[in-house]
Amino acid sequence: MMGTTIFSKIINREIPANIVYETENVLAFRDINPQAPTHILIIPKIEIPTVREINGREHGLLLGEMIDAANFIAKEENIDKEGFRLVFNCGDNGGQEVYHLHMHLLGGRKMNWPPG
Ligand code: DGP
Repeated sequence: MMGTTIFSKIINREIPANIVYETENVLAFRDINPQAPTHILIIPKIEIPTVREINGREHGLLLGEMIDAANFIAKEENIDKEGFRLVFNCGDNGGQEVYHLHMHLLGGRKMNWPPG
């Protein structure tokens, strides 16, 4: 089904979001519930529910664009030099809440390991 998650509504400008980056294929906006001083979600505009539906042959360029976005935004946010974390949550055990693929960009503080 198309347009099934809140992120589709953000892509279609049906609900507001603090958008920080956009290309033909990728959108990035601030997380509504930030877990770090910088917490941005980087999403593909096409609907892919989880990383389980990703394969390198079909989606390699798109994933590369998402990493490009992360590096660009990290510079803009001035967190590129000190470092940052990129996270894909997948499925129930992964802690995924929104079933539209998204990569979390977290920075501006020291991250803990292992994650909770
Ligand atoms: P995950 O647990 O990996 O599926 O992360 C989903 C994230 O999406 C979570 O950190 C909160 C964020 N989020 C959920 N709904 C909205 C929304 O309507 N707007 C924004 N900006 N973020 C949202």
